Amino acid sequence: MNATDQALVDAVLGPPGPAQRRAVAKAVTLLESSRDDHRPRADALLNALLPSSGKAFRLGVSGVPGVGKSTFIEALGLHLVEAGHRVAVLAIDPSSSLSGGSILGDKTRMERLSVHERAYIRPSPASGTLGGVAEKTRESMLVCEAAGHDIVIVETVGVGQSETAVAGMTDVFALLQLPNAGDDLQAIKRGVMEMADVVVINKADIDAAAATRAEAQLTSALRLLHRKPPPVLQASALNEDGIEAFWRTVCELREGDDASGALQRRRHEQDRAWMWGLIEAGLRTRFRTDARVREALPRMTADVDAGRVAPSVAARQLLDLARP
Ligand SMILES: Nc1nc2c(ncn2[C@@H]2O[C@H](COP(=O)(O)OP(=O)(O)OP(=O)(O)O)[C@@H](O)[C@H]2O)c(=O)[nH]1
Ligand SMILES: [Mg+2]
Repeated sequence: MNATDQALVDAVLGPPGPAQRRAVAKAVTLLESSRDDHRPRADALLNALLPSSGKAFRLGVSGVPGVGKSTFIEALGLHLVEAGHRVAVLAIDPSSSLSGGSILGDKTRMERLSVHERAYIRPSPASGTLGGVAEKTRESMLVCEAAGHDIVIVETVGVGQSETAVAGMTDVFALLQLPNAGDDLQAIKRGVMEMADVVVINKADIDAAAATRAEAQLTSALRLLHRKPPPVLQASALNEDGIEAFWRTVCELREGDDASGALQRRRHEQDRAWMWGLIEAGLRTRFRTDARVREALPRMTADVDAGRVAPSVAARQLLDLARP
């Protein structure tokens, strides 16, 4: 590792303060870089920070646009920093890969939390990465942990694959719902409900009766999907109601998982899935960019189209071509 990068590692691992904050931002920028010459440096950086990572509580927060995720995270984050914790918030915006830029920049301002010295907030780009929407977020999380943030919260909007990705990198995955959620259970994506470790009915202040109805309906719906149904809570992120109860609940969940070994198993599975996801994505890229494959592909495709070659035969022949 060169001296500049070593200094960067030292600053990330160093005492909290403006210098560390700058170093974290710089490290994350290096990890997010798509320049080929940056990758080996980023890899060395990541490995140097790895032994100091992994100690944080990793919390995922998802839910439909506008359900109040950012408001909720800000209220929770303020509660936690006031209790002495250091909180990092990483936000994934799957739409940034479509719009080409992060529109989240505006939305995740979290004005009160972002100015707190024990908080660090960063939107993650979701664009064009090998391993799916959240590849960079995983790496950024490790940097934040190495810098001593003991709580990392990942926000993602309930769109596309980002929920699966976030559930796959956190210890506890919280799903936010609106008070009318129970009226239209069909609309709630089953897969997401299956991933939830805790469900929060936010904006309970708007209609208390509806929130209580939703709580009952969601509780019975979850019983059908889960062997151990996740707790369902009510909150008002706006009024900062239900935030402490939420935190107590998720801490109990995580402590239980830690004691039973489930937390370690979950993290091992997540690490392996992360590794295999990147291997598969890397192999696909390598295959598609292989000169021999590119040369043969149009002819092979035409043969398959014309029914001259079976798709399975074409696949085998192309794979043979790409053999190193
Ligand atoms: N009444 C009420 N309004 C809330 C509550 N929580 C959030 N809001 C409002 O709902 C709107 C959306 O809140 P956000 O926190 O930006 O929602 P989000 O889920 O992060 O939205 P995206 O990032 O766009 O997906 C804002 O106007 C908030 O003030 C709540 O508990 N009660
Ligand atoms: Mg938001």
